[in-house]
Amino acid sequence: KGQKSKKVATRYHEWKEIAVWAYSISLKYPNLASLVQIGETYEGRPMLVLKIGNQKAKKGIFLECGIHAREWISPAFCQWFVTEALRTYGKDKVMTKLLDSMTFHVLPVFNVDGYVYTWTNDRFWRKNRAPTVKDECTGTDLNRNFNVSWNGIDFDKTPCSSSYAGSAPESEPETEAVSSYIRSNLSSLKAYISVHSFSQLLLFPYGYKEEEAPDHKELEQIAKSAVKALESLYNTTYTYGSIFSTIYPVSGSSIDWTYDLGIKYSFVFELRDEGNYGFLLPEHDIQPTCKETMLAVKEIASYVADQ
Ligand code: ING
Ligand code: ZN
Repeated sequence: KGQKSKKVATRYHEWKEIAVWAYSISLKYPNLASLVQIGETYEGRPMLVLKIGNQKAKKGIFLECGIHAREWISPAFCQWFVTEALRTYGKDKVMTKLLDSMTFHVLPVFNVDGYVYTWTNDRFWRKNRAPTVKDECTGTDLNRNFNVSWNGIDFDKTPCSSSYAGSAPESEPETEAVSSYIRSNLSSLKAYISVHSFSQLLLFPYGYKEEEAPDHKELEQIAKSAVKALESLYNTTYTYGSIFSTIYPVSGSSIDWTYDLGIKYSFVFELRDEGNYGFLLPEHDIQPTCKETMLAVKEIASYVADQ
């Protein structure tokens, strides 16, 4: 007991292991979990979503991990979330209520091709692996490729940039797959949580304009209590606020797109650390990072469940 969850969170897992793990979860928990293929990456790998909890619930939360290949703690958190949620169902009161009343749609690895590439070729790769108009430069930043103020913000727009927005909104198969899945589940989706690293931040829209979102005050309150819950475990310090005012202007990001589509509770986490190890967060930190983040996600989900 507890061995499995401990194992998931003690090291990083390559894509094949994550795919096998996702399939095994759906077999082990036939009533509380199911596996859906929402699309295919440029290189033909399946994009997998695990639906966790009440499979017929009217409310849903989408949890997005691994949009950026090198941020390995992000897929690790999605794996932890699934394992821990299922392990504590029926034991932990809050988690039991959450899984009874909602469906969590968990995408453990959004950018599968990029993730594989960070294991085989370049540990610091960020984008997907599709060709661009420029022969010598591969990849689009999937978190700039959504159909919201696409390419609206002026910085490095060349295909060689690590945040290249692509040739058009949803030009990339991975972005298109996620966008389509969101559109077809829109009536039930109440929250969208995107997980990145690093910097220890909890952010919300907008990223593409300075103007405060219509729900700014409410999102700020939720972020405040989520951060408080997170910090309560190990005193890890987090900053919260809008993307634009807290980090930098960003256009075409997933959470701005979901927010403008009507998914009010759209958040993004930047997990540990503050830059000491950065993307190379040691495996020793996986479990504490996941544990504290879980508290914040539960806080957000509980708020959404009560709406
Ligand atoms: N940071 C994010 C990036 O895409 C972000 C920040 C996330 C902006 C979500 C907007 C929306 O630049 C990292 N580290 O990737
Ligand atoms: Zn990122």
